[in-house]
Amino acid sequence: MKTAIIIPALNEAGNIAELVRQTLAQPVDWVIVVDNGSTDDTAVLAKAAGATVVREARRGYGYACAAGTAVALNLNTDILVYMDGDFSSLPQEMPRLLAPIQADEADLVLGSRALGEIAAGAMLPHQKFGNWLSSRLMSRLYHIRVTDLGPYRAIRAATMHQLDMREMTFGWPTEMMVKVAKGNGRIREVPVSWHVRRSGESKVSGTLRGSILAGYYILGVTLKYAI
Ligand SMILES: Nc1nc2c(ncn2[C@@H]2O[C@H](COP(=O)(O)OP(=O)(O)OP(=O)(O)O)[C@@H](O)[C@H]2O)c(=O)[nH]1
Ligand SMILES: [Mg+2]
Repeated sequence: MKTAIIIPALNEAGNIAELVRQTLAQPVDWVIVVDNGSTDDTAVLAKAAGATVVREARRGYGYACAAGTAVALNLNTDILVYMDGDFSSLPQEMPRLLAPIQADEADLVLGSRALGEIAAGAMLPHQKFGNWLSSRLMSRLYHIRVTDLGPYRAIRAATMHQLDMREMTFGWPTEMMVKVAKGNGRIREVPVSWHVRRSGESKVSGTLRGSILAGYYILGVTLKYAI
């Protein structure tokens, strides 16, 4: 099955080249880096490392993922994998995400950090609690069993085609999960590890504004589609 990796990246110049190289060493067909208006050399370094670079000027994690998704679907990929651009997830763990889709056992495979290993300092207490709480809520409301809302995940292209994604900022990952659940898609979790970003600055969980907004959107989107 053809596989495209989508890496949303905002000022990840210190991480992106090595991340792209390690990703290209995996069984993948395309590595798409979405440069979300970086003011550093993220785009140049990603391209030099072998990635297809897409530019999305509108700021927002969802906008970046949506832009990469459109390109990947156009390429007629069978599987889309999302991975952050800061090395918090490891490219070599990608086969774990791909296997259930390749075996036709799942439509959406979520990398769970709660089932895997979280490196010291890689997740702040409020983030662990927030993930636990929202996973419980989502499991209850959508009759699924999830333990985390992590960004490292794989989805079947045919499933992605049906989702009509609307959340273009912090709500994107949650929207994907609840819409697949509502469409009776098969959701599987696999353990993944989680690491401290290698270099550069946090835009979400390490900042007060990012944490509040992320929490607000995760809960808001979880409730919105439950009705
Ligand atoms: N927040 C945010 N992230 C973006 C955007 N566009 C791309 N990204 C990327 O989305 C990923 C997640 O953002 P991070 O800043 O790592 O957020 P985080 O993982 O909560 O924070 P750290 O734990 O410090 O890494 C990174 O690869 C960013 O470069 C954007 O508009 N906003
Ligand atoms: Mg990060």
